[in-house]
Amino acid sequence: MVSRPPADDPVQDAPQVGAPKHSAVGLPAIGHTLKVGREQMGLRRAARTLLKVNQKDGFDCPGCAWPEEDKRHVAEFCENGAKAVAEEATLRRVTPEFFAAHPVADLAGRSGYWLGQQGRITHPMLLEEGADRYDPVTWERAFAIIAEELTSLGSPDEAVFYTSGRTSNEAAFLLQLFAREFGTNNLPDCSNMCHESSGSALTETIGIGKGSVSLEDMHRADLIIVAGQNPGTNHPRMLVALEKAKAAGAKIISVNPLPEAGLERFKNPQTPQGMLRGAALTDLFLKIRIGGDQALFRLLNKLILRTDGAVDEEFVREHTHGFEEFAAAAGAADWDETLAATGLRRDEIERALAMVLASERTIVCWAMGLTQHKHSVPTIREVVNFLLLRGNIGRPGAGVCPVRGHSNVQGDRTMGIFERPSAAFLDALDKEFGISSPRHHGFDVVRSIQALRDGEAKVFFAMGGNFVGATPDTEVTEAAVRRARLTVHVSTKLNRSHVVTGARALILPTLGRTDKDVQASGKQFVTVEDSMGLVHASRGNLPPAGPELLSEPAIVARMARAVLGGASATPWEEFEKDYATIRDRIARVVPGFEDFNTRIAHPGGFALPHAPRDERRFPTSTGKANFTAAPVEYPKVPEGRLLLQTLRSHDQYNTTIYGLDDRYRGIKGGRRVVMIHPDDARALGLADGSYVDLVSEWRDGSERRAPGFRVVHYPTARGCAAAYYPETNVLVPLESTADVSNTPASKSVIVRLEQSPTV
Ligand SMILES: Nc1nc2c(c(=O)[nH]1)N[C@H]1C(S)=C(S)[C@@H](COP(=O)(O)OP(=O)(O)OC[C@H]3O[C@@H](n4cnc5c(=O)[nH]c(N)nc54)[C@H](O)[C@@H]3O)O[C@H]1N2
Ligand SMILES: Nc1nc2c(c(=O)[nH]1)N[C@H]1C(S)=C(S)[C@@H](COP(=O)(O)OP(=O)(O)OC[C@H]3O[C@@H](n4cnc5c(=O)[nH]c(N)nc54)[C@H](O)[C@@H]3O)O[C@H]1N2
Ligand SMILES: [Mo]
Repeated sequence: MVSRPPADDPVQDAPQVGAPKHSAVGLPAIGHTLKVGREQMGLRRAARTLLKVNQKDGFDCPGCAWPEEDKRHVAEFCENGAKAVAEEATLRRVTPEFFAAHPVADLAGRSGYWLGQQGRITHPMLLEEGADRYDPVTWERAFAIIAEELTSLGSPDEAVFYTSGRTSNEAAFLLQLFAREFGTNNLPDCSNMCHESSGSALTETIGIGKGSVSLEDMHRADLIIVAGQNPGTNHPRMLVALEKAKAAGAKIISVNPLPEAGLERFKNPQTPQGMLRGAALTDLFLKIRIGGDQALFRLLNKLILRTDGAVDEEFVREHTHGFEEFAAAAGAADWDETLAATGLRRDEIERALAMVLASERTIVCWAMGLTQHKHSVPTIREVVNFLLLRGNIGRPGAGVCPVRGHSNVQGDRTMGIFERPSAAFLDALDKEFGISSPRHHGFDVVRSIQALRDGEAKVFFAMGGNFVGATPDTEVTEAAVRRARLTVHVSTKLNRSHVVTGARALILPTLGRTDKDVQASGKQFVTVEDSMGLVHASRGNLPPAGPELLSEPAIVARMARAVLGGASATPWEEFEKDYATIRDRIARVVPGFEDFNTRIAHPGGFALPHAPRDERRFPTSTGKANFTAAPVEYPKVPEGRLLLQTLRSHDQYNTTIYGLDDRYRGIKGGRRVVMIHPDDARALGLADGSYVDLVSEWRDGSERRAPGFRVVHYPTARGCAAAYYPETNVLVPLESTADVSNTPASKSVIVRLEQSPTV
């Protein structure tokens, strides 16, 4: 299988490579923030909008899910948050005239970067079966088409309702209610590709699939381990918390196959000292081989067990289960195997151990570097074992910190966007609305693609996101989606999913975070939950991108009325008029949201309960925190092959490409690059600047190819390679997923590099 790079672009993909940076943020970041703001919004609109980001009376930054400090700065955002805002608040528009001028075949030849640059979508659009371009359609007709297709399905399970993580709590709650009233639990979401492994591992071991630390805990920790995460690009405001922790005496260990500038040194733009010198963040950098983390933590656990007085015996006795079996498994950990799995030296691991033992309060933070491997769930369970051993959970300055991606991905799950809902959740929903939700599990992302491919699913509806752009195995996935009867996308901006469609397709334009939302009862706000379980309000303040736009809750409410008709006793019209009525229902269905409307009025919002954090209570199957004892796994790479991770550049938000530079890694003007260690490159005979095709090899003998990548000699761990997603999604086999969580293993793809014939 071959994927060709789109040939249309006004901007050539011609990467230039300089030296990687050793510090993040500082003055250059401010310059970039102002530049993107001005280009997309004009100076006044940029200033007006950016000053409202993450303020208590403003909107939640659509950039990431990192929480805000209680004492807000005037400018409580980062360069990449500003880019996310500029991307949404842009003055550019995609109008019906645009669609008239660009047949779908034309759009299908454009890159994601080009599509995104065209601006905000202004009208509902319909691609009729057999038509070559989208035409404007009335909202009424659009909902009638959805109703027509959904009600003619053989079973409600032939429909799939996808959610990306920017959707508000209110919209998410309505969408899952609608899906279940309609009769399906097919509610896949971006989380399935993201932190599902964290949720699976944490629910089993501590009883709740969410992080257990607050910002306050970060500031109080003695040791923070940041594993598999690049906060300088993806969660820049986290650097402020790390800087504070350091100032209070904390040590930081970074575990990563790449040295990431943001973790080396942070130049805080909010303080004068920060701007000049910056703070060194990482005390110990463990340049681990991709997928070596479980082995690393397993050996550390053995060494802790072997050290007198290192285990918090009282905690283990009172609060945990499964210690004996775990201790036996950890006892078998072996130095040689660990060094092979991790690529680390013995003295590096010994230094890490000394720092671990010297710390009374330890936090482990992680993101996609731990979640997107075949053995991600056992890896994260091993991190939990590590924290449990020294009682590092449920007390100040310690705990688990999976750092979420999309700004409301955690809230969407809390609202019931989940293909495997608990019986308790469904019971509460059924009781509140007098419905009978289906009890059998629905499709997650990978299963949805398989169902579309096999003709088991026929209607695909997406609340945001870019399904075909973000999912693995691009060619398989695109062919699968094309088999659908109808695809519907509720979107702010154009992307690949609008041009790879079912027989019929709808684009439903919607308000974003920055847009003012006025309904029959007056101005509305929505709510979101951040990575640390804080719920707060978000209010847009810009005039909507066009008069035709509907809000996400309005779209779901109208779709529900069109599809369910008189059969539904749910007050969809009321919900659309006044979102407070949705929150009243959430308050009665979702634990932790009691008195929602009263408590959300408090500036800054409120914290959801978290039993392990608040009471050292572990609501697991055993009633205790569970130690686990999985066998150690790590990827075995055949001779002459490399292990490829697919990651983000500094100039993108998932599939939204802001620009072609990856400033901190020294790469400019192009995205088709593959970073490999100079020694590996030499062994493979690949000079820096040469061009290769990336060919992935899957265990069934199939191969997938992404052509034309510039080789960049880069100080990554030996045997490893890194290239950007989504260009490399074509290489990730649909069946290559994490055990238990079924998350695509997009951080461990076995590839061979072939000299490109083309360039
Ligand atoms: N500006 C911006 N912000 C974003 C996003 C964005 O695209 N742009 N995306 C948002 C979303 S949805 C998410 S989920 C987060 C993602 O945030 P991250 O998880 O930071 O994103 P990635 O670029 O996937 O980076 C993964 C990191 O893990 C490392 N890594 C890879 N494999 C391994 C491994 O086996 N072990 C270890 N220890 N490390 C490994 C990589 O070198 C890299 O530093 O960011 C969110 N914020
Ligand atoms: N190979 C590889 N694949 C990956 C990953 C990886 O690291 N490597 N990471 C995975 C991860 S962590 C994630 S989270 C997924 C991301 O998957 P998605 O969430 O599906 O993708 P995004 O690119 O974030 O979606 C961008 C689109 O969302 C729409 N949008 C933006 N704001 C709004 C809004 O307010 N409302 C609505 N309705 N629409 C809006 C716009 O139309 C925009 O084009 O990708 C996954 N895929
Ligand atoms: Mo994500």
